[in-house]
Amino acid sequence: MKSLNVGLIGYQFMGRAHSNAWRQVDKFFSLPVKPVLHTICGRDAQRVEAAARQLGWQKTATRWQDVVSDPEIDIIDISTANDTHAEIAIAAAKAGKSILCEKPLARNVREAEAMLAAVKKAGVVHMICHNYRRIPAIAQAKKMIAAGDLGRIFHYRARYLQDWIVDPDFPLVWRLQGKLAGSGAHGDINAHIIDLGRHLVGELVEVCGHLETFIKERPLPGSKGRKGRVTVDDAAVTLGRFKNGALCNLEASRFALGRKNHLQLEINGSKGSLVFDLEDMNRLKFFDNADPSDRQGYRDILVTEPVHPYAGAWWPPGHILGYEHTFVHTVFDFLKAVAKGRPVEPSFAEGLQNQRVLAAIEKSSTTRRWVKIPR
Ligand code: SOE
Repeated sequence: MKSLNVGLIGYQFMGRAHSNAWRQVDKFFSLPVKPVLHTICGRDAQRVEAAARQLGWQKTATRWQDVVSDPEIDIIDISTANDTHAEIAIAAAKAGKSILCEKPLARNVREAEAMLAAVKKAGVVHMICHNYRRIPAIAQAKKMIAAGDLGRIFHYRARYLQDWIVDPDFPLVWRLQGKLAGSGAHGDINAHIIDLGRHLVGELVEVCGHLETFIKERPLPGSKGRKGRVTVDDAAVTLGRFKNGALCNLEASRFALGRKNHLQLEINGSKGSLVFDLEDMNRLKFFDNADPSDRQGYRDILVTEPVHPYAGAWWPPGHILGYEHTFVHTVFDFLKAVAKGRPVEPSFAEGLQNQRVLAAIEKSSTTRRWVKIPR
């Protein structure tokens, strides 16, 4: 069986989640190729060596350029801070590598456009890691909507709430620096619920939004009391309209005290509704208006049956899955595409459109008016 050598750039949160996915995928899914955890890359030699040993990588590097130019490497997995996504992806495309890139694709539309142009010119397989699309319950929701179970969609309302930076003494890490992250909660977690809206309901055509920074300056990491200005949003609220006429209502915040990783969405249609909650990610609530009126109510579907997307590869019904499985499902579909040289969704084109929605919301927030989204 052909092996595909993976070069992972980044070894912290996403690097660990992706390492687990590369290691597990062919243990649970049947693949025409075998992924090899070839090289993991990080700037700190000692820490990346420790990560390689812990996460199961054969080699280490401290310069991403050395991994991208390594002829032994077939796939580049970009799991770094947002400011390096574009340069790494463009170089990897030129080197003929297939690319998996964490979300958001870039810091802005200009970078995202350059990334898409590079992968198209190189003819390589490219995918943005919007892993929540491959939660079995979300994939099941997609099937049900496509089958017409909800009928005409009227509403998509979603919120993604965390609370890890409510403490004003939380330091000014890279996610809070505009130069490194591009934006704050907006590009980090609003990007997820925007992608799910586009995936489940359709294209967004117009938005009106507001971005807010509650705490304007924070202690600089490692400094004795020196502070730096926060140059990203802490929260984003958005109204929008889909091409098919459905209405969109989004809220993304890192200041929702008590909410740790709380993504909840509800879709209302003419025939039914769906509700999903990431903190209860194996369940999908479905209201079917066709049910007899004396027994109507939200059904609570446990999405762990072999008939459900991805679920059958793991355990018997009722043995639930977690956050990490969504990355395994993502690299499974990515590897199948790479093996066949075929496109896979969400591609960088999807990532660019997500970036356009993010930019339109930012523009609306500064201009205080509705903004149309370019296609
Ligand atoms: C933010 O804290 C974050 O790590 C996001 O960046 C991830 O995409 C999300 O899956 C979990 O929360």
